[in-house]
Amino acid sequence: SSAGTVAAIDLGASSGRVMLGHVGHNELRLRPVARFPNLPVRTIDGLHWDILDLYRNVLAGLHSAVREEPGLRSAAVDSWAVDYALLSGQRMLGNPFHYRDERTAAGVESTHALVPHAELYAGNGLQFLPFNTLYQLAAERQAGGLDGADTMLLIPDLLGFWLTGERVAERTNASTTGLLTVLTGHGHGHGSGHGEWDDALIARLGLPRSIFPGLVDPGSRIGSLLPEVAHEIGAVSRLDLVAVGSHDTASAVVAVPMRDENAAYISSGTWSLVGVELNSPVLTEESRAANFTNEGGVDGRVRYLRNVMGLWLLSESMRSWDLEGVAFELPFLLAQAAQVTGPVTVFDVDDPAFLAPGDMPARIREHCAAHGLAVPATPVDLVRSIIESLATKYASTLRAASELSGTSIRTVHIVGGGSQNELLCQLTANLTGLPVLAGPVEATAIGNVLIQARAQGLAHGSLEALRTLVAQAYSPRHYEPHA
Ligand code: ADP
Ligand code: LRH
Repeated sequence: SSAGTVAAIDLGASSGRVMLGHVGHNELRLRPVARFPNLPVRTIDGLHWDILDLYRNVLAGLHSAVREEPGLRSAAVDSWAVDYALLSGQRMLGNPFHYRDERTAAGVESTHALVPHAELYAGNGLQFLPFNTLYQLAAERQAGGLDGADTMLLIPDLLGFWLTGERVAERTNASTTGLLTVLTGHGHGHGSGHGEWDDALIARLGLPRSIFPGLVDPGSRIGSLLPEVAHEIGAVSRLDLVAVGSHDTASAVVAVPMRDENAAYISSGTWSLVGVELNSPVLTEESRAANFTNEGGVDGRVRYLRNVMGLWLLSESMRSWDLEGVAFELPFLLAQAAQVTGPVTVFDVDDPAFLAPGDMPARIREHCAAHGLAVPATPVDLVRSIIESLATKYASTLRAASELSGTSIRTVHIVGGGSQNELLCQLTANLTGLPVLAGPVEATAIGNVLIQARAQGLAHGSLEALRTLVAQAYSPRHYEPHA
C-alpha cells in the first residue's frame, strides 16, 4: 500500500526518543512513543555516555512502537556524531567516552605532528574540533586502547550492531571521523559527497585500517532484527533496520523546510549547527581559517556549517543552579530574560573554556571579566546574555557562510529544541536582518523517518520533494526582523 509507518530512534546529547512516523501521499505525521534523558556518567577514567541505559530505553521504545503499530515497516537510528565503541568480536571493549571528555588534547597534538591541519582539511574538509574521532583514536592508541580491538563502530552503528548483528559505517556520520575523503567533483543532480575511508591517511596516523567497517549510504537496508531482539521487543513479523543520515545533524538538515538555495539553517539543540547545504565542498584557506566544516549530507549533499556552542551554555548553567539548590524552570527564565531592558553583555560563546562540563555561570562570568565585559549579575541577566550572544554568533556565522560559499541568504530556518525559544528566534531575525522560519522542533526524527519512508517506497523524490512534505505538515512560525 502507499502509506505506512516506520520508527525513528533519535539520540540527542541531552535526550533520546523513539517516534512513530506515518508517511503516505501528502501525509507526514510523527508521534513519540518514548522519551528519555541522556545522562552522562563520570567515572575515575573520565566522562562516558551511559550507552547501556540508552540501549535499554531504545528497546523499551521499540517495544511500545511495535505494540502500537504491529505493521511497522522498519526502524533506523541516528545520534550525535564522532563518538564510538571499540569491539573485539561481539564484545564491547570499555564504555564509550563522551566527546566532552578532556582526554583528546594529547591526540590533537600527536595527530597534527604527523599531518598538519591544512593537509587534513584539504582531504577531509572538516572543521577543527578537538573531539573529532581521529583525535580521539590517536589518544586511544597512545593509551593502548586500540590493542585487541578488531572493530570501531560509531554510536548509531553500535546500536545497529546490537540490534541486527551487522557491522557497518553509515557514511554521513563516518564523515565526522575525519577519516573519509571529501569529493570535489560535481554529482549528477546529487551532491559530490564523501568518498571512502582514506587508507593513506589512516596509515600515516598509525591507525589499524581493519577496524573500520564497510561504508553504507542512507536508504540502504542494514539487516533484520536478531531473533532474540525481535522476541524482546515483541515483534511478531520481520523488522528491518535501515540506514538513514545517522549523524543527527544530517537527518535534521533533511527535514529543514527550505524552499530554495537562498535558505540557511540553524539546527539548534545542545549544539547549534549553522550553515547552508551545498553540492560540493568549500576547501579554501579562508574556509579553514574560519573553521567551517564540510560534513556528509544525505544524497551526497555537503553540510557546510560551523559548530556554535549552542544551548549547552544554558542547559549547563541550569544544571549548576540545580546543584546549588536554586531550581529554575526554563520557560520562566526565558520569559524573564525577554523582559530585560538594560544593556546586555555579548560574549564569545565559542570560547573553548565552555566545552567541558562544569560551573558554567562561573565560567561565563570569568570570561566576561577577563575580556573587559560587564559581568551579568543575576541568573536572568546571564540567560539574556547567553541568548543574545548566541544570536549574535548565529548572525556572524551566517554572514561568513554566505561569503565563503558564495551563497546569498534570504531566509534563515531554525529547527530543533531551540526553535521553541522565541527570544532566540526573534533576536536572530533582528541581528541577521532576515526573516526567521522556526520549526519543526523534531526535525532530526522527521529526517530519519523520511529517509526510511523513501527506502520503503512510501515517499519519493529528491530532498526538495521531501522538504515540501515537511513544510505542509509542519508550517513554520515566522519572525520578521525589527531594528
Ligand atoms: P539535542 O538533540 O542536542 O539533545 P534538542 O534539539 O532536543 O537537543 O534541544 C534541546 C534544547 O531545546 C534545550 O537545551 C532547551 O534549551 C531547548 N528547549 C527545550 N524545550 C524548550 C521550550 N519549551 N522552550 C524553549 N526552549 C526549549
Ligand atoms: C549534534 C552533533 C554535532 C556534532 C556534535 C558532536 O548533536 O552531532 O553535529 O558536532 O553533536
